[in-house]
Amino acid sequence: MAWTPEYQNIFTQVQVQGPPEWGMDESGNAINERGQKASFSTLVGWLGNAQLGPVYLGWTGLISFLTGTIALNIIGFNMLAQVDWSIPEFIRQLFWLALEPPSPEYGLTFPPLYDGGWYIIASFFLLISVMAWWARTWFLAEEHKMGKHIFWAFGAAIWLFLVLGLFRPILMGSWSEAVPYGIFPHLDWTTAFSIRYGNLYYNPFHALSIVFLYGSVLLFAMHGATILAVTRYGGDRELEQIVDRGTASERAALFWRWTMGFNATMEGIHRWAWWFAVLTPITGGIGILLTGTVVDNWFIWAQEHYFAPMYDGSYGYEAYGSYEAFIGQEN
Ligand code: 07D
Repeated sequence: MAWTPEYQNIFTQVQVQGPPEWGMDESGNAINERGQKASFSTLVGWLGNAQLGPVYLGWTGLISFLTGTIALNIIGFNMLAQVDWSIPEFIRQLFWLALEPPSPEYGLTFPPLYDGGWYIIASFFLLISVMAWWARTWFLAEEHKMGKHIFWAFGAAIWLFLVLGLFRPILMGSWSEAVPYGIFPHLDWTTAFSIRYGNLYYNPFHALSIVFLYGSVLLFAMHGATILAVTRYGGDRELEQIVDRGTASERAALFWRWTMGFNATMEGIHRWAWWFAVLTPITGGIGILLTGTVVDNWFIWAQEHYFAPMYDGSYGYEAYGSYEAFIGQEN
């Protein structure tokens, strides 16, 4: 029996492999100005498209790659120096090693290299690298005549990154407030930060950020599952679903309307996903920026706002007889 190509999804085993796809210019002709080489990988094909390359680096890509490599090397060599340049010890202790920010006494001045100076230099290169990559998402979207949704979404993540490593340390007047580079050390920093400011669970923006983080997971699971469930009707071919009315996306929409009385549209579900994703770091960044600057102890703050219990187990106002008495507005 002759083999006929079928629709592909991540669970089918036939991979699309042909001559490399170069993309098209404005008149629909194949172009290969972005590179001459492309290869194919079955392994990569299991996860997505089997074609690897070409990668278009451009000047922003080049700057990002170079400065990122410099940052990574500064971090790596500082860690290596800490284990006396022993490669086996470096590998053994890698998860525990860190390049720490400067000690508090240096404030916002430049510290000696051995006490945070290298940290500042590495951070400078990391900043350039991340910003150049951000610019790259703008320029490549421009060249593809796309919207700038990816640029703004990455901007949301960069907002949290900058709050943690730049904006908040500046407001606090010390680079020592920044997050260390290292696997376990950055986790230690996270825990210590939470404890220092009275338990981050009581920071409403941390709570909101979790809502959007978990919400993103839920939405992604719902959307992914829905589309996979209708790939047998071509639902994964989103373009065709928009151009010719088929049964797949209508069926998917109907499923949700019958299940919960409401359905997103093929376009709208991606707006839901985008907003949930960007709101995770946006709300998170607000929460971190307020911590230590405006609010010194989130547990006490929550007690003052009646949603953390007082030490007698009450929620504050009971001990005063009434809520009005507690807030001092009783006549
Ligand atoms: C970090 C920013 C974007 C990153 C960029 C990176 C490179 C190159 C290379 C170094 C992810 C650019 C750079 C790619 C790197 C080199 C060489 C995005 C980031 C652009 N929390 N918590 C959050 C939960 C607790 C704490 C967010 C859950 C405890 C602190 C999120 C729980 C304590 C901070 C979240 C929980 C605590 C957070 C992160 C449960 C102590 C933050 C969102 C179930 C452990 C951050 C407001 C994100 C934040 C944050 C979830 C518990 C501390 C929602 C589910 C109580 C200090 N926590 N947390 O998308 O925004 O991050 O807080 O217990 O700073 Mg938390």
